[in-house]
Amino acid sequence: MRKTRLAAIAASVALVGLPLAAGPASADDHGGELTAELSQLNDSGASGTAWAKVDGTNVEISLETQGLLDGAPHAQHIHIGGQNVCPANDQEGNGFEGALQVSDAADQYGAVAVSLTKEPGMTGAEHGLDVADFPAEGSYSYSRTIEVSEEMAQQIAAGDGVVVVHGVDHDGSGKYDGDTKSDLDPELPSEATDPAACGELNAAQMSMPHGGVETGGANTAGIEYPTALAFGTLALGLGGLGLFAARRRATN
Ligand SMILES: [Cu+2]
Repeated sequence: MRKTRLAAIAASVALVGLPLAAGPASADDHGGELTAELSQLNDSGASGTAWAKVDGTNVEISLETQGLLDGAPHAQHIHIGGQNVCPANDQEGNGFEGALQVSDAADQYGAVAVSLTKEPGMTGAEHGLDVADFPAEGSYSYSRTIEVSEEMAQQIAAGDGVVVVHGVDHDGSGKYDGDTKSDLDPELPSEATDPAACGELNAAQMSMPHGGVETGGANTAGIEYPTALAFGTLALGLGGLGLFAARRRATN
């Protein structure tokens, strides 16, 4: 008798739990909020988290970073284009001893769309290397609301934005130096512009990724979703059993 009721409850939880845990499945339902987990490129040891909220043509973006070279400017941008993904963490390129330079992964994260400078720095793509306007600490918190074009706002809201933080001390000298020149600006050492960390801005809620899970690169969006789903189902399952136990106590 007891077994049968438990089985019935388990079945109903499975039926009810799945759609509930999946939540709002529409990509339009995330309220324009996105997050990105930044992981290292070029063995930089850097990591970070970004949050963005798209409201009309305003993009409010916050960024927290760790593990970057301290005392050196870190150009940081929202890139759009290519496959809208980050390169794999161990991807190599044409730089110093196989270091990945910015252009080596352009077909993955696209071009600079928004320059995440500090106030009152300019935020257009053409200001992507205004080095004096970027944070210059090893770990920092950054926050700014930036007006972008309507097209860019839509692309970012749709999950096409990739946050890239630049500046890697390959040789451990404590500053940007070395003979390899930047692929973006020959006046700069490549260390000043090589990508240090990258993260894909994806819808913050548990909505299904637009057009399915992206492939290629180090995308983790497809991994978080089933985990959250499993936890949601588990929580509902436990809740259902708790309710069952309470009912039993009440009737006994
Ligand atoms: Cu960039």
